[in-house]
Amino acid sequence: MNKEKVLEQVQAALTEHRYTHTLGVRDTAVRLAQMYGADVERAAWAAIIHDYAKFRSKEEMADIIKNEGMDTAFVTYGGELLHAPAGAVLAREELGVKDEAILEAVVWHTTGKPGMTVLEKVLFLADYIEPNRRFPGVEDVRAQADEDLDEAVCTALGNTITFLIKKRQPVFEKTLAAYNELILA
Ligand code: DGI
Ligand code: FE
Ligand code: FE
Ligand code: FE
Repeated sequence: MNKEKVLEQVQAALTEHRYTHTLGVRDTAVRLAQMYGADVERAAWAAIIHDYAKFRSKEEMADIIKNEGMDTAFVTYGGELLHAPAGAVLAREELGVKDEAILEAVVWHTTGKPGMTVLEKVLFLADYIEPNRRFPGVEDVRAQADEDLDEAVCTALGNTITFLIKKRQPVFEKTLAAYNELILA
């Protein structure tokens, strides 16, 4: 796999804004991987491809999830979740990424899940705190990310749950389970 070539394919699939975000996630994921002992190369790869499917149609992404036998809950909980599992499948098929640890990190980057690997936590958190993100509470999570990976992931999950409830949107069950696992730890 050639990283520069895949980056070009990713850039062609995204808007300029989303590509800038992707580069921010890559740099943040590499830094977090170095801090917390995840595989740095895998972290960079996972970040580069994580939003590859962001602009595919919801119909195409839902079909992919069903045809691959993935958790159909991704389809039930609203369109924003589809690009994570569908992106992992499309990255394997179209970008040639075969590493299961990388692809799993992409699958769970939006929702999180209980029992995440360090690599999965690194991508989830990097997506939340990369430097182009500006929303209330992000500075607190950035500060926690320098101190304690699990605490930062827990806060990000909690913020996302609160945000969804305020908007009267459904909360993916594994997102709640991931929060509970970390808050009880
Ligand atoms: O793709 P990005 O914008 O970089 O970030 P992301 O993959 O974390 O997607 C964020 C979106 O996903 C945001 O609109 C909130 C939504 N989301 C995250 N967790 C859940 C969720 N939506 C539902 N319905 N349930 C969730 O648990
Ligand atoms: Fe995403
Ligand atoms: Fe996220
Ligand atoms: Fe993202």
